[in-house]
Amino acid sequence: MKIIVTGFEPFDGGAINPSWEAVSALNAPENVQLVKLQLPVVYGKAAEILLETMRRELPDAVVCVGLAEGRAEITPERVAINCRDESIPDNGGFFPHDEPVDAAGQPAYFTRLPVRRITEEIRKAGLPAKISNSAGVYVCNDLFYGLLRAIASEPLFKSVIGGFIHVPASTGMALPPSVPALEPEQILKGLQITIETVAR
Ligand code: PCA
Repeated sequence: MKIIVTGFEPFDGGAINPSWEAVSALNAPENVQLVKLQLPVVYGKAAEILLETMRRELPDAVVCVGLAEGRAEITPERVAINCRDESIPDNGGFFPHDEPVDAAGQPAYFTRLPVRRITEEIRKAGLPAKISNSAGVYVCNDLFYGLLRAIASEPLFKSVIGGFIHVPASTGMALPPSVPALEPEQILKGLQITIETVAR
């Protein structure tokens, strides 16, 4: 089985992005080939690069990962919405408000990633996890929407399972103590469990 796993480059002045730090350190479970990809924090572009890679690699599953600073849990996302409206610009300087990801697209897509099972497995390992019902309105949701739209519309991807996981800030980011953070090893472990659950 082949799984594409993506993380993001830093954004909003951050020196690192814990999503990529963890994704780049993941180990492939037995009989699983991992294809790792770092994506830019740029509307449209992130999904474009992912879809090019999917057409080339023809994966069985795609797990995208991003940072949700302020969250205290690892949060598998249930739904991607057709909206761009964050309070900061993307890394290319694009700053949309109340815009759709796709003017002709449907309002939302639900993931087929087993978010309940993933959340339970992560919690069993003693790490904080919770299903999230909003991936936000920034580049993470944009990528998630682009992924699920492609799975729903491109025959080539019909059987692909795709999803998105937000991770909290990491202690490696040197943020004020009021911002919840996990150790980088905890984020890695949560994602390792995610990949193993998807592979099973
Ligand atoms: N988090 C942002 C974009 C990149 C990332 O890691 C988000 O939640 O949209």
